[in-house]
Amino acid sequence: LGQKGCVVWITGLSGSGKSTLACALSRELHYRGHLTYVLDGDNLRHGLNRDLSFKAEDRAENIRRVGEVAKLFADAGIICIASLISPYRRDRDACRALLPDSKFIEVFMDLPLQLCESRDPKGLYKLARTGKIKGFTGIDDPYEPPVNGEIVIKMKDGECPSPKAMAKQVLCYLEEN
Ligand code: GGZ
Repeated sequence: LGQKGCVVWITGLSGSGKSTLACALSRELHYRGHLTYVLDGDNLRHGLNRDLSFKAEDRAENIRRVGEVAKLFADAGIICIASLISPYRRDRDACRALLPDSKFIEVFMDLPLQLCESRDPKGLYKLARTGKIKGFTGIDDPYEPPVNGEIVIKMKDGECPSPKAMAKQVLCYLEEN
């Protein structure tokens, strides 16, 4: 009772901290007694979406499926946190359209490509720069930032906010709305 499902949709470049935020946010919500579920693009590509590539049509299908699953979780009263690059505005907006507007909270990881690239946890940027991966988001594939998203995560005083600080920013929004 009192639990209200919604979708927190985290979009941004590879290495921008989407999964880190998803994990930190999920933990903070648990502390507060909420049910959550994290849908992570990279993980889902090993199961539900293992038939999909990174070309635009397949990314669209990836986002569509995850949007539908996220809606099911929200309908069940769960706070569903989806973290996917989701580079195309149209695909994200189609997910938004599945829910009442107040139940879709878009979070944009607005961090410089340079920072994401310097992290390069899996060495994928390096492979993209040397042409060993083609169509890598931010290098030779597009990323369309949200125009009217609910939350923007940004650098502060030249530094990236900590996972906890990012989670708190989203929590404050959820509590106020
Ligand atoms: C972007 C790619 C690519 C290409 C592999 N472009 O940071 P990661 O490594 O661990 O997570 C990224 C993941 C992206 O999956 P998504 O389902 O979130 O993408 S999308 O929403 O665009 O469908 C990245 C890795 O896969 N990866 N090749 N070409 N990211």
